[in-house]
Amino acid sequence: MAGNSLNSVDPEIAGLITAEERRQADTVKLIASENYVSKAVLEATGTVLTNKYSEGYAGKRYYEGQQVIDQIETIAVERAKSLFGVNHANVQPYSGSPANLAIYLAFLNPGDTVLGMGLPFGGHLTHGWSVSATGKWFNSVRYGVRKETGRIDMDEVRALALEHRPKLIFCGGTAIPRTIDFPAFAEVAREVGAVLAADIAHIAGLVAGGAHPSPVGHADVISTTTHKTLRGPRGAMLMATSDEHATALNKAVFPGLQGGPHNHTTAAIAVALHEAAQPDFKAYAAQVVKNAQALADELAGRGFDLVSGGTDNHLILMDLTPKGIGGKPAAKALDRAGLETNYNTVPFDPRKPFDPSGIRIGTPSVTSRGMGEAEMRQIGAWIDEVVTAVAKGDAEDVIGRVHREVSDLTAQFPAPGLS
Ligand code: DSN
Repeated sequence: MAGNSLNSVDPEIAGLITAEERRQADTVKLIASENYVSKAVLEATGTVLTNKYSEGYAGKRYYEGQQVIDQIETIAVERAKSLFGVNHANVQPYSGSPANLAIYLAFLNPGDTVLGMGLPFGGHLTHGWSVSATGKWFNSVRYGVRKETGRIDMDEVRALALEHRPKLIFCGGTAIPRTIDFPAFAEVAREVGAVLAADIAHIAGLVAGGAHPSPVGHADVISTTTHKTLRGPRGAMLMATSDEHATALNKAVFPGLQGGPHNHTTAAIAVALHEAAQPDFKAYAAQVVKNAQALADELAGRGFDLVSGGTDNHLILMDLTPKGIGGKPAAKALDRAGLETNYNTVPFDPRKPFDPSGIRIGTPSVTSRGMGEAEMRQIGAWIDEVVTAVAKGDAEDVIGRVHREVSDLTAQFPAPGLS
């Protein structure tokens, strides 16, 4: 049994993995938080490193046999420090939510106040939203965007900070199409004596590639997942400049919240950080933004209502209300046409989160396939055709035709990592 391949041991799961691989190959993946990792990253995740427990940090573990793991984790940490220009990095958080929880544990006590962006405005559950532990166990106050501009209202952020004196302020989120003004957040945080946490999960690859300003030098702590624009495995990192912040974060991750790190993930993070340090990653990051802007321009020209009117980064958020359809039926129809998006709330959304007004679209995955602005314009045209047809209630023929055309396109742009 031990030497047998997945196919012979468990053909059911092997078959489903193959089906998912085919689905990913044949789909225009526009989920803003997803990507295609390289073969090298995939290889590192599927290794014997999964067999090893390593509670602690390199040089100070609670189990023997760390001769190799210590080297791997040290390399990952050094690569993170060098890529982002920080003094300290912790590569052990299991994913973005545990990483953010570690920030609370490091700097707050239950009941203390956190100021974060409200989830419906583009924040994240862990920035203090009510259904999250961070909203239940801490006193959370939320900022949003200006109704007229769809952009973060820094006057509101400052006024809320002065009124509520938060111990922690989060900037960053999951559906923010515009540049995060890290210096402005830092000024507010300094004024009220709060720790500023920049959650760059969505934009980490853009920051690493120079396509978005860096929070380094402004934020006290930085959290990120490693699998979005950064194009690594499912995982996360915490970074800091000062020794004091780094020590608090390290203690919060282990032993505060987690047991042994996932060493196979650590190795794959190291590989992804190596890839992100190569010159072609800069070109990738720049192209992600160019593609998002071309797609945004095409969609706006076709009458779509873009939150904030466009994008500075990898994502587009659209309110479909003027098109006479909700986000959910639109996303489901697009998926059937081979265009994978997610339905999403938009700022001031009158509808419920499970049936919201908008969809979110991102370009990290299609850019990893080598698609450029011409393909984005074609994708924009398909989105328009499908959404318009579904809103009219007569979409079957259009969905069928667009799906065939999507297959022709995806066949020309093989996705990294897939066989
Ligand atoms: N699930 C991630 C996203 O899609 O943005 C956030 O955690």
